[in-house]
Amino acid sequence: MRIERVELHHIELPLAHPFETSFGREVTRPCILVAVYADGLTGWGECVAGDGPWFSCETVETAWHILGDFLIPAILGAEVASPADVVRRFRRVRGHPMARAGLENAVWDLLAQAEGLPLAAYLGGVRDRVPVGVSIGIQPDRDALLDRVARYVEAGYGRVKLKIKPGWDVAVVRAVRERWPDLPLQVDANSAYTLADAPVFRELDQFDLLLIEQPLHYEDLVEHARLQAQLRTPLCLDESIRSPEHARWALEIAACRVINIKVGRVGGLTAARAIHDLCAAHGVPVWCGGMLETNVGRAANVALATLPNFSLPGDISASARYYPPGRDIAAPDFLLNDDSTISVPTAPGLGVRVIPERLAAARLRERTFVWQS
Ligand code: OSB
Ligand code: MG
Repeated sequence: MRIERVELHHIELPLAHPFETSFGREVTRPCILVAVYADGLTGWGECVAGDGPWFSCETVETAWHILGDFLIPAILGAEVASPADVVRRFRRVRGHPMARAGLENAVWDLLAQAEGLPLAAYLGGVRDRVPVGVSIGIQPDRDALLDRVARYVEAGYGRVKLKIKPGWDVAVVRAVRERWPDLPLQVDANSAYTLADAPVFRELDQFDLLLIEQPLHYEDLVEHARLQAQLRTPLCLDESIRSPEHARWALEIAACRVINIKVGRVGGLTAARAIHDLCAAHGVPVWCGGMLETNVGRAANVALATLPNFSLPGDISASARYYPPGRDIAAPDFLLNDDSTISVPTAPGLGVRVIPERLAAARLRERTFVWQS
């Protein structure tokens, strides 16, 4: 099919609760939604770059530039029969994985719809529900954290991830572990520590954590390998894995024993699936990370997590955990099942519909690209 038209929608939504990590506190969440048109169908993708270069060096502004000036011109008017056609046309662009993922994933949705298949089936997924957990940000104090954990456990989340940073680590993990001795629990430092903090991680080693996510520098693999060698608990890399090559290098030097796959961070569903396959071949479990996506990005995450080696619960919570009722720009909402899973949509493509009025209400700017034959 020929790509006839592409739209960029820069939107911003209020978060249901502020989300605080070691790199900052977010009250609203921006993103760029990408719509791709061909043969009477529309595919949607979400670019997860944020307002500032905090989680990643990409921002909404850099992604707007790279999409509009390089990526969209590379596929506008092109014949596309498979995602590989898009990946090939993007190959000249170095870096900018979040920008690439927003557009590539929109084409995945389009092609899955053209095949009449749910995105999960088009990707090769094998599940009709995916196990999930919840990621809990840094709280004002320990009691607030315990209340928040209690609320999510009562809501049915069977796995909890706590954000940590220096001064908010061993004592808070101990407090949660004492109250919930059997709860599947993991922590995420978002690169807030150095190797000199190894004693902190040796203490965390006693709490039977599922994994410790991204403790050290966001680009480093070597020091993660040194830390992993001192610990019983698996290290899991997030920020350090920005392409299939990073995953290969990390496995080669045993920098981690688990990988968090975020489709935006690695540059799209093609790269995400390649990392999944590589990890499966090495016996390394993966799970699907989240970037506080709208239902568009969440639908892509749910589809990805149906691949067989996604053997740990994902950061794919119910829609209500992220945005106030009636605000998310796509429907239907994702709901939490009693067994701490989320059901995989069965309609063709992403299986969610963008609601034009909600999109318009959340939109800050828009740009349209039309193919002139
Ligand atoms: O490090 O996993 C992270 C959200 C924004 C930026 C980075 C991270 C996160 C999360 C939230 O942990 C996961 C979710 O979307 O539920
Ligand atoms: Mg993380």
